[in-house]
Amino acid sequence: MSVDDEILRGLYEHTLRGHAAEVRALTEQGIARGIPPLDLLFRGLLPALQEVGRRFELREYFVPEMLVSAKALQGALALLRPLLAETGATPTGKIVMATVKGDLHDIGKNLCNIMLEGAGFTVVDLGTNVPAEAVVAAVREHRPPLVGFSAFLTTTMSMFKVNLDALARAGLRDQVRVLVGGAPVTPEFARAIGADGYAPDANSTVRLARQLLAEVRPEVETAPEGALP
Ligand code: B1M
Repeated sequence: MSVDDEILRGLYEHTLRGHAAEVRALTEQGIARGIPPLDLLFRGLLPALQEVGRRFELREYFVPEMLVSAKALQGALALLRPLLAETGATPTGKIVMATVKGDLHDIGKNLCNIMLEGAGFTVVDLGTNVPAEAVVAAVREHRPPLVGFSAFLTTTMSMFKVNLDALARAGLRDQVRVLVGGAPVTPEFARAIGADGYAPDANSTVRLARQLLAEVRPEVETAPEGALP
């Protein structure tokens, strides 16, 4: 096995076990050796989280194990963030992003944010467990053309509609394009609740955001594809 493969393997194993210090050290080593950040992410770190989810379903892992693995991955993400976002893309539009109320999952949203920033978007991240009132307040304050909602639980997906209704009641719905995503979300669900778009992963979120931005602001010249693999 090559040194690079050992680093990727180590990232997988240590993320799976929630060893934050080792994950950080291996990420630093990988960066220093010139392993592409997207390889560290997609070939080392994220497959481990996938396996964590599988073990959780099998009741081999419980919430504490999920939590330490997620924390270990987030440490690596902090190191990778500047590299992933470094594309020199020209500024485009603003997007308000939130994980919906009742939902604490944010790694997927944060990845979307990093890719969006890399493509020149200004991201206003409201965090997790965000009530509809906070979304409405942020849209009033920042006047973004785009709003993005993430949900990772089948039980919290229904919050998309709550947010859309709140935007409509505040008279803001026709001023923004709304995109949604998250592991349990489907294009059919997105359409049914009246969202303007759905994306399955971070890369397609950038494509979708550009497309929706062009609809509301055709005068904005959207940036080239940037860091997308
Ligand atoms: Co939880 N969890 N979790 N969890 N967790 C899942 C989601 C689960 C699938 C695990 C399982 O059963 N296999 C399951 C949900 C089942 C369901 O509803 N169908 C689950 C459960 C049940 C729970 C709890 C209820 C457990 C409990 O307490 N009994 C609890 C809920 C807490 C809450 O939110 N109220 C819970 C808690 C947690 C932790 C806090 C411990 C931790 C989250 C830490 C954090 O995020 N800071 C956690 C974790 C880590 C997971 C798994 C293992 C990993 C999620 C993840 O980060 N994936 C997950 C299992 C799995 O995914 N296999 C699981 C990596 C991430 C990059 O992928 O999130 O899909 P993803 O994001 C993608 C796309 O979805 C898309 O782009 C992203 C990047 O490519 N995308 C968008 C995301 N947002 C988008 C927005 C867009 C467009 C695209 O437009 C705006």
